[in-house]
Amino acid sequence: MGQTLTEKILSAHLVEGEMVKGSEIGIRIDQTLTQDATGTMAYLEFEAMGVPRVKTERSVAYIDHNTLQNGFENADDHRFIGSVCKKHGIYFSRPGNGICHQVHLERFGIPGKTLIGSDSHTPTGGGIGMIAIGAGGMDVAVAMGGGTYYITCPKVVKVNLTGKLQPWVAAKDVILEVLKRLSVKGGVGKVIEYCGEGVKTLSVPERATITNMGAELGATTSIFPSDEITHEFLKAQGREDAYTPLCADADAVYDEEVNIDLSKLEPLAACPHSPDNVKSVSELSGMKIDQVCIGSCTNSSLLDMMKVAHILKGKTVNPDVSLAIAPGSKQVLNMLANNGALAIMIDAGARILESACGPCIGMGQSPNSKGISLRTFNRNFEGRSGTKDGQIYLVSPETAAISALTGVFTDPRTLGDAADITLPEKFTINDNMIVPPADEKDMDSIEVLRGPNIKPFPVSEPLAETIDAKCSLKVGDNITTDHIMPAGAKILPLRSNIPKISEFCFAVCDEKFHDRALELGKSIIVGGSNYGQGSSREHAALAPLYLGVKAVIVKSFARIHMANLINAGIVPLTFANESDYDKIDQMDELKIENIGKQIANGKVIKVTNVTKGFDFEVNADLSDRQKEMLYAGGLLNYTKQNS
Ligand code: MIC
Ligand code: SF4
Repeated sequence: MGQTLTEKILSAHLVEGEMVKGSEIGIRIDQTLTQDATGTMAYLEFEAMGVPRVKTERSVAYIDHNTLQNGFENADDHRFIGSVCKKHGIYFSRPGNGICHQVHLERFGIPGKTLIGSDSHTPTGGGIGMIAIGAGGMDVAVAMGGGTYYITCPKVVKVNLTGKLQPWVAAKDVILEVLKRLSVKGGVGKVIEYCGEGVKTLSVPERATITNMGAELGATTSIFPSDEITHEFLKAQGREDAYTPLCADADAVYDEEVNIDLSKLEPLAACPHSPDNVKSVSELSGMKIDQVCIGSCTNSSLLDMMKVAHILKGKTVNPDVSLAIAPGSKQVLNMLANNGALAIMIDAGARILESACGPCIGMGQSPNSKGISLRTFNRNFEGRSGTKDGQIYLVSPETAAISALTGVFTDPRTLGDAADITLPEKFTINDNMIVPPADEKDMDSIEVLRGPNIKPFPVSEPLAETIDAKCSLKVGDNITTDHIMPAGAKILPLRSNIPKISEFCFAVCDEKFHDRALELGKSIIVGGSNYGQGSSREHAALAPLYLGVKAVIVKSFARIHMANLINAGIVPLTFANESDYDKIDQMDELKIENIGKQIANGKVIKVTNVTKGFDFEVNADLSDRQKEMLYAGGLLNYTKQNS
């Protein structure tokens, strides 16, 4: 029987388990990436493991999230990461060099390799045929130390692309169509593999837009084949040697199949406040808008920017609209400066931002209150923009640019004929913002520079015999990591200071949560389905750990967050009967006796609601390794015990 591309790459990297769908497998990791907001923790964890040099083929640290330097905190974090990199064998991409996923695709990604990154949009690398997966910082630290990375052996969904996109319909519209059909939960436990004749009509940056936003499906990752188009892209990046052709076997068997005729797609928009709340732009057209932001790891490639410049050429941004543009990397910005496209944008009245995440993570450019903002980004969760009642619509760069000119939601197809934009045969290559590590022989002389913002991470204790604790918080469905541990310019600088950042934990849901949890000392959180969707930030587990959360009982979990809870030593449990969710109130006392034994004995665990006097069942869907981690009190304790 033939193999899917996913199966080929995973089985070539398999070090533990068997390729049985739904079971846990361990894979070897070739490359890692971190960004600064999750990186400080990841490197503290790496240091705690005591491994002198990274053991991966390539590890890169990017500074792209917290690039504002309003106080000493971010600058100290950057300096800390830079010095760790130099010492331990990691490449360091300086602030200003660009967004991790964009730069990694340009300069480091290699078809057929495995990559894990402490950022949920790491699947961008699937655009050049990598198995690229978002993970928690601790998992990345372990992989840097040469350790195995564990995932549930995924189902593989075939997305069969036929036809060709019509003029002004974009790759963004393809992934929005997939989100509309599959929803933000539709990809859980699955890899989305793109196949079919339509694949060859899409350039690498377009493919990367699609795999990037596959994160919003909750998918393990997404992947495209590596073909002649990949070859051309790598050649243009001066990295022809990295090319290998890769595709699924013709008789590969898939678990599900989705068919998309590219020629039938139209411009789409994800409406507030979820990436799967998709409508057609034509339905929304005419709605007045306040702001347009173009950029982010989803849509900031040279191709995207050239399309935007084409639309803006000789025009002026509507006086009621603020247009901000952040090219994704130094390479993109440099090329736009050299080919005149940057001048076109400036001339039209765009505000040019640094090549970084910026507004995507609430670092500036928050819209006005109730403001309608069209963004080419991948997430529009409530409050993420920094404006609680901001109304964020996720669109293609084409829709964004034309709407910035008209001041209303506008279908880009009104532009008429297609623009003739082709990628250059050679990109401008200058890696002088990527600092290579010091030679191994010199590493001892390098001092790791720690500022006062870097606090040690909370220590988790081995699993107690009985968890008897109150429910400190009850939340509903689709709670995102932006609810659990918000980002934004005020909070992001605290990413290396867990005691301080935990003051904001769940503050958007319930301002009193922090104080209540601390007062209770230990507690349990109860939630609905798809709990923890979104970011890979392990702060969404470390802050609850610091606040004494011992277990989280929900209807279902998002993959990375569940792994982060286990890594932190917090027990993730799911309701056996979802109706029991309704019978629990905040502040009920919940008791789980002999929890370790119950977990060891099987999946079903008995919980007593002491306050209301009834028992209910929950599932602990855990591999043996995950059980061991929980007994030890998290991944760090477990790794120390086993080394
Ligand atoms: C995001 O898009 O939410 C982030 C910020 O990039 C996160 C990582 C983080 O919280 O630091 C992610 O996607 O993993
Ligand atoms: Fe940065 Fe936004 Fe991409 Fe996250 S989604 S990596 S914040 S650009």
